[in-house]
Amino acid sequence: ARTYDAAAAQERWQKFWEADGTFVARDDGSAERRYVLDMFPYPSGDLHMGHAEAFVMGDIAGRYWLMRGYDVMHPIGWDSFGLPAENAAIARNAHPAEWTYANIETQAASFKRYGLSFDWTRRLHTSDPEYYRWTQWLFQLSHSRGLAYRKSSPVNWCPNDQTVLANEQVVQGACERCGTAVTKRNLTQWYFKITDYAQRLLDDMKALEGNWPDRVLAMQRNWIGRSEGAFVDFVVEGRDEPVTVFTTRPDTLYGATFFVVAPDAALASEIVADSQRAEFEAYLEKTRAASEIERQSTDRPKTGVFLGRYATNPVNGEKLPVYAADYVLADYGTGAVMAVPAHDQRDLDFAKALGLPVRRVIDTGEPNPEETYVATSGDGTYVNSGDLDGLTDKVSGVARITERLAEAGTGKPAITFRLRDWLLSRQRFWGCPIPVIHCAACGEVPVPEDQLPVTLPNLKGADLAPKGTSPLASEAARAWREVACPSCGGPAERDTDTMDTFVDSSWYYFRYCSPNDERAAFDVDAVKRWAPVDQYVGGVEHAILHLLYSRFFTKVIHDAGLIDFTEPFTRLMNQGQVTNGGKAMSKSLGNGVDLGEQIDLHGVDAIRTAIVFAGPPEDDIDWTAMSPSSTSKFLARAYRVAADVSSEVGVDPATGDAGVRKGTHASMAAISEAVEDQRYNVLVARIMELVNHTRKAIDAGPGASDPAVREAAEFIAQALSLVAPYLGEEMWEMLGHAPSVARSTWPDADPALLVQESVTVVVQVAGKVRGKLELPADVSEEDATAAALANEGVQRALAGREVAKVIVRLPKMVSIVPA
Ligand code: ANZ
Ligand code: ZN
Repeated sequence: ARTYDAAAAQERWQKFWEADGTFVARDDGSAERRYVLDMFPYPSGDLHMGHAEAFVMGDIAGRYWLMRGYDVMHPIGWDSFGLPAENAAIARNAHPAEWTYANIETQAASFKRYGLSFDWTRRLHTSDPEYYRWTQWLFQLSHSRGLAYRKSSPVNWCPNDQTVLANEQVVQGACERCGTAVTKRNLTQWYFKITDYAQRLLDDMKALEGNWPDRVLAMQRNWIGRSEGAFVDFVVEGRDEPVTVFTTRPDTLYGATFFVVAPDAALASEIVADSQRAEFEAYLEKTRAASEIERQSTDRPKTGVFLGRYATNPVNGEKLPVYAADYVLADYGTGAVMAVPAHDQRDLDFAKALGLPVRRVIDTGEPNPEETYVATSGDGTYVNSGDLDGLTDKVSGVARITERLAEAGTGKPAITFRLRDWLLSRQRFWGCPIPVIHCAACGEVPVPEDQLPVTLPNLKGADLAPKGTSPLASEAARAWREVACPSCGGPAERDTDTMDTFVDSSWYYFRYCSPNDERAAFDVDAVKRWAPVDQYVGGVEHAILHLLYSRFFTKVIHDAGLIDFTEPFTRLMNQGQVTNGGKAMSKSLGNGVDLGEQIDLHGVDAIRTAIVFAGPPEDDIDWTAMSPSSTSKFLARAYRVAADVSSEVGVDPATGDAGVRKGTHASMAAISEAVEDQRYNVLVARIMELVNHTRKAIDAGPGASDPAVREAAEFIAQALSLVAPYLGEEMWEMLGHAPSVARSTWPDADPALLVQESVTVVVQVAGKVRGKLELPADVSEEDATAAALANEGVQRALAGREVAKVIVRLPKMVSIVPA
């Protein structure tokens, strides 16, 4: 008997698919289009098991839709700018492109081997000038719409990588990449004004509910962090303009006993009294060393310094001492707070530490915070609160105080967001140059579109070593940097920062629609045909930034009138991680498992099937607990079914064994449903069942020559090709079909064959048979009773009498006893 040779099949079908263009999107209007997208990889070394899991999920969706008759676009590319390439280049005294493109070739070969249904004609790399020219275009578009701007501000600085980090790249006070403690620096940086879109980013999530994982939506909502409250103005000594605070509890205003500003907000340095300046400066120094996480930690002892000034409470004229304390953050709200220790635990901890007064203004019935030092935040009766006294709930309290503040012109309702503008400047080489020229006479001059791309100069090795400024600002890049101003022709300099690589990856799904377009970032009509993405697949680690930035740019491009949708990804799946003994595989732990080695050992089909079968796509799987060799045994059984059937002639399945047919069509229905619902582990389980049934049908009758058995074997080949594409192709061909199974037509289950088994239930009234019911074999007692009572013969026999009792003996009888 023939046996399955995985290695030979892999080679053969890879060549076939490539030559045949099996997975090239037709884009000819012949069928409805579907866009399946995997988050594109970063070219760090070869593929590992994490890639194996991530990419197989989208592949199943893409292959299924293709067999369902859709015109499928399933592209691949590389997110190929970034720091690791630069570090490798420094270490090898080479150009980052060498490492980058060598890794890309390695990964591309591995992707092909892994049997992914990519449309390779659409391949792109974000580090190609042909691509980043349009990243620069997108920057210009944003700039022209007032959405890219520069400002000087304290930024996160990694002393090891010598670069600025976005807030998102700081994890627990440390650099996300290297773990070094992050410090603060003042620099003039470029920002995208994503905060302009905060409310829309929130609102548009409604359309994603049910189609995106709930936790991703929750994480985005949290990150955007909308807070409703009020702005309240306080007059502060040493300053003409009043100082505004943001509070979510304006109704506690009468309980304010002091006032706090962030030490690192400009306001603090501005108002501090001379007598307190030295003490303040020392404290500011300490604040700069603390991370944002530390500053927000609730169990860290509260510290602060008196600024020698007083703020006036607008509702009662009380003088509140002003402190600088690091638990107040410079870049949230207004950087200043009215402190209400009785009802805010942070303020209460501070009051306790510095011996400041506490005044309760809401009596919640709980022990008094003035004595317990436990703040109360619930509803209760307002006390010591002017004309709020006696009110008993927050809604009324807030309404009343907001009215008073509005009358006096000292406050108004306000909404703030936690979301910050997106800091996009990086002081690194291997990224997309910012297409701006700085001219002493004209200021910031965007590089005209016909002069794009601004390509990187040819720096390598030691030129790239971190020196605290961008390599593009170094002596080696002088010739590149010094240019004539596009506006006045005078001497000018290029911007020397490059863009955060998240910019590159926040619009690539547009580029795939017309990847070779030389006239535009994307062809508007091609995007109209393909986008938005029907199914996006990627790791939950991108739940916030990448998805938020992509959603932002989609809205910017929409607002520029170029597209008619506002959300890029209609449906999102987060696949789980592959772990090594429960521990995430990672470079730093050195516990990664190489995909290529596993393929050599077990073959592609076995790896893919084992991963998919291990659990729901969202769940993590422990590779050490898996057994690809038992999966191989199952695949061999499936292969033998096809081999046995293949020697027999095929005839109309309708002439085959009825029982076998019913089983196959039940499988078809269940398998289609599992695929549509993305329960891919169930898909594999159902195929296993069908293989077992078909084996029995061959061995114990009706035998391999029965047309119904052939029908089963053919469907096994098709369904299996979603997860085990090489085996699917071999089986399909063995069964006498022209290649390829990937382009075969997925069968619909015949409804006539799906009818459930039924039973005949006799209905008696007062001991006499009055009717017969055909009911599903698994009917419930309730349903059988209802059907019996509704029966015409039964109704006639009852003749309006009440029913005293119903005795149900399924599957045979329902007996009705009239009153
Ligand atoms: C007075 C007050 C009384 C407050 C009370 C709360 C409870 P969320 O909900 O997260 O938006 N706050 C405002 N700006 C701040 C900053 N830059 N750094 C630290 N804390 C700041 O938080 C809003 C509340 O956090 C505001 O409402 C303010 O304290 C504080 F019983 O004002 B509240
Ligand atoms: Zn100029």
